[in-house]
Amino acid sequence: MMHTRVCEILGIKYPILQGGMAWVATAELAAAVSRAGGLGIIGAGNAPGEVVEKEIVKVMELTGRPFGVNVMLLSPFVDQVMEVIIRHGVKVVTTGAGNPGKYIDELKDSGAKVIPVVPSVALARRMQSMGADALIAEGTEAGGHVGEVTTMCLIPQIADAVDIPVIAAGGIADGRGLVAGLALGAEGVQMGTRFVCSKECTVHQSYKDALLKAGDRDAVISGRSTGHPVRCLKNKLTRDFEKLERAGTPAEELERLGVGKLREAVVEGNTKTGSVMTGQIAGLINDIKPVDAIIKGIIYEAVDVLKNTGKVLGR
Ligand code: TUI
Repeated sequence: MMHTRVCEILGIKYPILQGGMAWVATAELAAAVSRAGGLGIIGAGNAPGEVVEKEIVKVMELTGRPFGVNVMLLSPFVDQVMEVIIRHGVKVVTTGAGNPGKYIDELKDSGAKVIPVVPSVALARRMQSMGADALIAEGTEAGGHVGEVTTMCLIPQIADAVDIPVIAAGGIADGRGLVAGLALGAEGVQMGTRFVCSKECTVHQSYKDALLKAGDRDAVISGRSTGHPVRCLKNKLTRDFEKLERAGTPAEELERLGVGKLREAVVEGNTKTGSVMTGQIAGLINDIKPVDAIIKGIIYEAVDVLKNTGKVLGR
């Protein structure tokens, strides 16, 4: 039950990955997800190689289970982070916010499975042809830096376009979402926002509280005019950004105003003028639970949903 090619390739029990969120996806969270039978992923974000290295070492101390590192390709430290990943023999590398093509061969030679996040069919095809082992197809419902196509439309189109396994991301936080992802042709799911609202997640309590309070329309996109749209919780920061974008503020100035804002929210708990990155599914999440309970609950619910769907169909 629920055993897919994603479980095989990654050596995990359940086809559930934790998003490699910058500042949020620390060793503690990643280790908890891997211990619970999913794939925990450290988010390198904009951190230098030595900081990512410490997190890798910490996860290895906390669990012997497989884990991954997400490389954010807009980071000025990508080359350092890749070197650290290869030196430590990290087994799974996911990438975001760009095309990881030039790193794929070297990562694969080191024994890593390479799983790029893709927001389009074109990039999915390109990544398959360059040797990616699987793909994370992320819809615009996701938090942080996002593409334009919804999960509902993106997953089946990418699943039809490639032969390698597809992992659905964006808007998934429960067993229904897992079943939906599988129904659309994915062989696993990645969740970010659900794991932010976990006991083991080290973000400031105010960040978690803000997500628990969020409703269905509270996660909005800012920064479209910069070419790097980001989905965050609506607050003073997003309202100020909207005004500046409407006034035609140059992209470089907007980018400059955004620097350090995610850290302010995650570390200092500033949910008013910090960047509270979150997916649209925050509106569905009403509790903080241990990671193990989140994963087990999703699997139980998914099995139940499948049984009930069978009944509706008269089987
Ligand atoms: O990367 C993410 N989510 C992120 S990265 C991040 S840090 C950041 N902060 C401010 C501005 C920009 C980034 C916060 N959240 N998710 C994976 C993802 N990747 N979503 C979309 C993409 C993507 C977009 C374009 C992947 C590839 C791509 O390719 C363009 C190309 O070069 O072909």
